[in-house]
Amino acid sequence: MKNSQFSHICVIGLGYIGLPTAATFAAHGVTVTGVDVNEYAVDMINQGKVHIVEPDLDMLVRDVVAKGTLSAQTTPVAADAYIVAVPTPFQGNHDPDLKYIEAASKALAPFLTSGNLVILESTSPVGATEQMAEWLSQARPDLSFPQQAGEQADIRIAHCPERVLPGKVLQELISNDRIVGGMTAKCSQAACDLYNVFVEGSCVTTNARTAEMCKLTENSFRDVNIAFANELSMICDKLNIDVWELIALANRHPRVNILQPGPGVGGHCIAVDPWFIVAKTPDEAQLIRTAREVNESKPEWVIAKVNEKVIEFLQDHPEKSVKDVTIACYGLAFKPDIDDLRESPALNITKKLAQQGLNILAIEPNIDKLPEDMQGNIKLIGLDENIEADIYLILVDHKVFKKIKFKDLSKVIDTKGIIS
Ligand code: SAJ
Repeated sequence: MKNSQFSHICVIGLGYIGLPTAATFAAHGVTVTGVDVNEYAVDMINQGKVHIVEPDLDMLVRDVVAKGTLSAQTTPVAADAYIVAVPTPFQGNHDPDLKYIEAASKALAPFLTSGNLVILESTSPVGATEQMAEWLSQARPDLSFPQQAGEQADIRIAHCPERVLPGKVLQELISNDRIVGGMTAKCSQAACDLYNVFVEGSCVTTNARTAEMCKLTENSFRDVNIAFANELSMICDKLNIDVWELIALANRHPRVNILQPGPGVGGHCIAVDPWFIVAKTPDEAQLIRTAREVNESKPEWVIAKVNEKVIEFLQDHPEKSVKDVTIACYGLAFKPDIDDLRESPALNITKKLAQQGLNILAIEPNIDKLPEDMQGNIKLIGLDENIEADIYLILVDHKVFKKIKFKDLSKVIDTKGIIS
């Protein structure tokens, strides 16, 4: 361990970010108490197992639990530092919902002692770190916080957003630069000292509000750029131009780098975070909102394309009805070569087609059973099986799909450009 200032930390929220973070600290010699309200997750972790899928995380958790540096429980404990990594969903109107940060603040506040550091890692709207400091201060009037006492405060508070890519979390946790937004300079320094236990990238300091906005900006940048690609794909379809060829050609310009269109934007970050900016500054965030709307509309556009082909098929086969039409859907995950089905446009498109009464063959080599709510007219089949369908719909560009040779391209709808 590089630093001895933090011998025991408490990580609140053991999800896709909290658990890898907790395990990585534990692997670097820090004693870590992981906290989650989900008892199943806590039990699994204490058995050295994981409740989420991320490459190599299972081995890491098994090792650190066996070594005794990571343990999990449902309530916080006294520690040198606290990392809050809980979800920040949005409400029906796209306003951010900070209830999990509030609950975590109230749960950890009783254990705080002078000298402690509290870090908010959850992706948050601008102002959330100050709000967390306020909740902590209300719960502990006997301690001073940066909003009242500045550098003299008993408790240090910082926002250090996670920026790791699902599928590469354990590498990126260590190699990525960290944006460290302390409520004061001392808060930033304390947070850098903590992350320097394992971070090999730079810890770059700023204030909490800029750090919050930085994270939202990164994901909005990507969302806007994917929206550009998705809009191009719809324009090109109308103009009978191959969008994949077009993008490859345009990207030969030294200052053009267009991203790839797809069936929509999935995952729980890029499709959510831009709304946090829109919610705070609705009049100014025009482009960011429009990009979100373009990306949100893409799955419906794909479904409409499938339905056009279904109608054509039924016109050619008047003896058949909708339930006789078989669609082979290639990919359910939210992006290539992972098994993560959360907020997946591919999954949602497949479910909606099934709800229309179509017969679905789902091909997703990264899972071995369908989620509970996907039974009925959806059958999970292997790539090695004889796949006979009336329409072939490519939804994810998994590596293994790129080798498939489709016999009749007029039956294929390729949302990821793998056959062109
Ligand atoms: N996508 C496209 N076209 C592209 C690139 C992506 O349609 O050219 C789609 C993907 O298929 C997927 C979605 O966008 O459905 C998001 O995938 P992603 O790989 O762009 O990003 P995430 O959601 O896995 O992770 C992002 C990352 N942010 C950025 O790259 C700016 C990651 O670094 C963040 O830590 C993560 O969000 C997060 O937790 O916020």
